[in-house]
This record gives sequence, C-alpha cells and structure tokens, in this order.
Amino acid sequence: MKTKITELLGIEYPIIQGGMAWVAEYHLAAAVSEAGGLGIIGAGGAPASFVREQIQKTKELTDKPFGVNVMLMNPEADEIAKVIVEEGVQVVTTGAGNPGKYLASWKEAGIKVIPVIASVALARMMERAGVDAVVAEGTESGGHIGSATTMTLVPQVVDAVNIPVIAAGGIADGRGFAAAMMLGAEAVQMGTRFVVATESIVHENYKKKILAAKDIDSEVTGMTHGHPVRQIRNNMTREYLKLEKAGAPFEELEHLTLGALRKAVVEGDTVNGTLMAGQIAGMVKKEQSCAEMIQEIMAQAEALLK
Ligand code: TUI
Repeated sequence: MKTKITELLGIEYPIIQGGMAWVAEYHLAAAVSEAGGLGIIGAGGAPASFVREQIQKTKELTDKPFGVNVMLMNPEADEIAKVIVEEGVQVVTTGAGNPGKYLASWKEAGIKVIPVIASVALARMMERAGVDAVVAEGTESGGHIGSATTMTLVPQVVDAVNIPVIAAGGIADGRGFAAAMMLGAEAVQMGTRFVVATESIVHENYKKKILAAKDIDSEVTGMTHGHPVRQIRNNMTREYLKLEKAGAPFEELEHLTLGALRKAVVEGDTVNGTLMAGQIAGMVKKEQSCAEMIQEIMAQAEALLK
C-alpha cells in the first residue's frame, strides 16, 4: 500500500511501531523494519551511550530504514540528539515535549523528523518549524498521554496542517487501520500490539497482563501534576491514585514511579511495576511475530478499504 508516509520513509507498509521506553529496543525495532513497517528504538530515559549501542545493533539486523524516538524529558536528550546525527539515523520521532531546539541540526543532516503531538496547536507549530510529518496521538494510548481522543484529534490535525498525519492511540487491527485512513491519516503508529510480539523482550508476566486485559482495565495516573500516564490497573496504580487524591507532592509520587517501568518490563513485577498499555489492550489476544501482525492488519485493512 502506497501512501505519502511509505513514500517519505521508503517503507513497504504504512505501519510505524511506537517508540516505547524500555520496550522498543533493537530486537523489536529491527523485526518491524524487516517486516516492512518502520521500527523505532525508544530512547526513553536511557543514557546516550546506550542509545548509540542500540542503533548499532539495529543496523546489524536490518538494512531497512528504522527510527529513534527521543523522549524529551530525558536529561540526556541533547546528547541523544547528537548521537542520532552521528549514527546516520534516517527517522526521528519525539515525545513528551516540543523538539524545536533540535530541528535545525536534524534537518541539516537530512533526517526525517516526526514529532508525536497531542493537540492541533502543537501540530501547527511543528509544521511551521519545518517537520516532515506528525503523529497525532489520542488519549487511548499507553504511557504519557494528552486529553483528546484519536477519533477527534486525527481529523482536526489533518484539517489544520498540510504535512502527512500518522494516527496513534487505540489502533491494533485492520479495522482501526482502515478507520484511521478514513479520518485522513497516511499511516498508523501502534504500540500495545507490538509489546506482545514474539520479538519483544518484554517480560512474559507483562505480556500476559496485556493479553488478559479487558476494555476498561487501564487507569491514568499523574493527572494532577500534568504528567498523565496510562497503564494497566494494579497495586501500583491503586497506591498512586490514593496518594494523588490525598494531595501528595509530585516528588513523592515521582519516587513511587521511579524505575517502575523497568521493574515491569525487565523483572516482570506486575504488582508494583508500571504496566503501560493502551485501551486497545482488551483486543490484543495473541502473541505473534511482527511480520504476522503486519500481514494480518494489512490484509484485513485492504479488504475493508475496497
Ligand atoms: O511520549 C509519549 N509517551 C510516553 S513517554 C513515556 S516515558 C515517561 N515515563 C513516565 C512518566 C512520563 C513519561 C511513556 N510514554 N507519547 C507522545 C506524547 N507526547 N504524548 C503526549 C505528548 C506531548 C505532551 C505535551 C507532547 C507535547 C506536549 O507539550 C509540548 C509543549 O511543551 O507544549
């Protein structure tokens, strides 16, 4: 399927893998790119040296284009921005902030820059700053989120900008893909479904929680201090929300989340770990290879779009 995004990025299918912190490491990124989508390494909160290693390992596994996601709250974001240029990465996505200060150096290096945005205002600002496309991410997504739904955000962003728009949030099969195209998107970005991919290094316990999740099993923590994060309900979210309701200061809550995503992904702690996942987790029912997922989604979408 040809779209403005497959043309821009030189990929076969308009499916992009979300740059999920801890989860989106080189095995997953390489597998998605090899399957014809765009794999992305999620820099998350990692140091720049780790991101460089991840890029080099991805290059060993695939000759196809792949990207790096820069989580802009990372204290080493400046160094990571440089590593991306030095390593000749072809595509950058950004999250949790405004990437304005890095755009000039990335564009000069010929990198395709695609910020993840959660509002029309930021999409417009990014277009004026010269980015190549935007990911419009709805509140159905896992992790750090905005407040607009995918259904409302995508068409409003499509109307507001002339650059291609990639839809994210609540998409995990061919129906969601086709719906995104109807809203004017040129591609989709998926996270939650790829968390349970065979090639995903996420702990089995975490994968099982996604596979067992129902439609209303996620919770949003951190709403009161401006960093809302969607994750599967567990002891962690219950404790967090109790403290948040009681007016606990940001520092105390931050202490609680500190390292909790790593705990879930690496150690498989589903009780006190942060199980980031989108609302579509309720529909993700089987572990498959990235290639199987992409083929299945494309076949279903193509049949529907006909
Ligand atoms: O970034 C994401 N999702 C993420 S980042 C992440 S790591 C993390 N862990 C714990 C706490 C916080 C983060 C987990 N999931 N998605 C892209 C995204 N960006 N969603 C929303 C935004 C966003 C929000 C505000 C982008 C820009 C923005 O404002 C920018 C500004 O300064 O105006």
